[in-house]
Amino acid sequence: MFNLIALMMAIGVYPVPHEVAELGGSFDSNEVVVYSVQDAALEAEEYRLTATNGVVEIASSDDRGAFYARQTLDQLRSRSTIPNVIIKDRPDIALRGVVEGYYGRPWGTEGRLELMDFMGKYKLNTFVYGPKDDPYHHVLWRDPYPEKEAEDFRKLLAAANKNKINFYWAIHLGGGFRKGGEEEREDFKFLLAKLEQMYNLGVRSFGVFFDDFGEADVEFHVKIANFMAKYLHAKKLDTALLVCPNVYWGCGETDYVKAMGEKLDKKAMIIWTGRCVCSDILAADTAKVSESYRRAPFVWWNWPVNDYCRSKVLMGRTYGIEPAEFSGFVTNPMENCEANKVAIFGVADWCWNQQAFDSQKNWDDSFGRIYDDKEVAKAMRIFAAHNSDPDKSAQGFRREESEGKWDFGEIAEAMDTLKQKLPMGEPKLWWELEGWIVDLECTAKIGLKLKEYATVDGEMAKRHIIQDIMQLRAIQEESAKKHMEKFMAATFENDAKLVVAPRSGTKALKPAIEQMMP
Ligand code: 14T
Repeated sequence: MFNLIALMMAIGVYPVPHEVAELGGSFDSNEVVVYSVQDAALEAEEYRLTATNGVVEIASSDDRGAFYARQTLDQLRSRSTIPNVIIKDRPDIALRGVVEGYYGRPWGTEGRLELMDFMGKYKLNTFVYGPKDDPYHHVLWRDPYPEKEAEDFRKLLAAANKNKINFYWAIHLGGGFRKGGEEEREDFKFLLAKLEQMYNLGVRSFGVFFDDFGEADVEFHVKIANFMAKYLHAKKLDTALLVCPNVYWGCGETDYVKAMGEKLDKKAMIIWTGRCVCSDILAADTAKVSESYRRAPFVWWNWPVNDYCRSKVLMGRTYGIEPAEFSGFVTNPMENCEANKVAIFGVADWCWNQQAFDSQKNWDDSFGRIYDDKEVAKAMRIFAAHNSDPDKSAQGFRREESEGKWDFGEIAEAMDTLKQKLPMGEPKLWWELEGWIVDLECTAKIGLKLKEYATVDGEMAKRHIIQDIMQLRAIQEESAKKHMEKFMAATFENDAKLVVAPRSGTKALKPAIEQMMP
């Protein structure tokens, strides 16, 4: 088993393929003839790629399988030679991807398009559209999308189709659907009209959410969800409905959840975030909730979302999720669209091949895959090592940060590299991260100054160092102010109030520095 996994890794493809048989020898990756064949014996999304001496055969039973074989081939081609090899590959989890379900600055159509291209590359097939701050998803759910927004959906759906992604459009009806009598009948009419608008725009997968708002009225929630399920059956849509219950965390103990499991349409999938809102996904918990749900849960993993810990940006490794049976698995990311790629890369790999998943290696390798410039990749790895813990927050969810030894000089140098290279090379990432990069740079430089302080003699010399430190703190403050102004201007009024100063290295780096303070 160990050797087999080593071979799957050695081929250098992400997500790690399931079966790799090297045949010996290799060929020039610039001279390749590719042809495709249908093989009905292969399952949905499965592919077999046979590469021998310049000829590559792609076999699949469906479009997705063929598309994924192409992604694998593109990665093989990015190196100068391709080994003679047979790769047989398929995903572990049927529905895998991203849910846009955070509170905060919306990614916008451009950001969503960017992420969908990234998802296609790494074989993710599910995008759940449920931004808390799209009024037509929640507060104004009865209103149809105006033409400008409708046009954006056409673009999103085209990108989803191109990348073989199921685009789930979700409506949030928690607290906003009137119960009883004429008002209820009216609201069902509004719901039907909205579903029709989305269907006519090309949406073929739907979600209905009841999280965070309104009462836990399970009979009513099931009534609404089953109405939608009926609508979808009538449309002969094979993609089942996605339902977010009002109680979406825990291990299935509540009456609400048990009743939903019993009464909800059997084909509908039910969302679950783990034992808490933000939590590890443990096999034992999954087994328990599956019993109450009477089906495998659809995991909405609240990582790397940072809407509850906005001073932090979360770019650590993917860990704490245990193999089990899921109907789907999606990550709920941060409002920082570009910075999400590290976590999405981890989740993509985990969903595809749980057995072979190597959390540390995935994270180490992610930087080289996401950032073309090698120096940027190396510096981003250093940055991410000190930006991964949510810190103390209401959710109580903690992650590793600043593990092992660190070197203030190396950190400062890496941040300098990012300051030089990101503005031109990765402008969107720079826009998102500048505040955290400057904060980390100053923190590291203060660390260096404090080390110097411990070794110099004389009042004057010590006083100079203290002055330098004060100056670094001033730069930090100035930069935080700039970050806050920028983030506030880029979001809407209610959200702007929640913007806070960016802080890197809160778990170990900053406490260590406090300790060193004279
Ligand atoms: F729908 C759910 F699965 C879910 O997780 N809902 C929200 C989600 O939109 C948000 O991004 C996430 C992380 O903060 O947690 C849920 O939102 C909450 C959870 C709370 F416990 C909002 C306020 C809370 F107090």
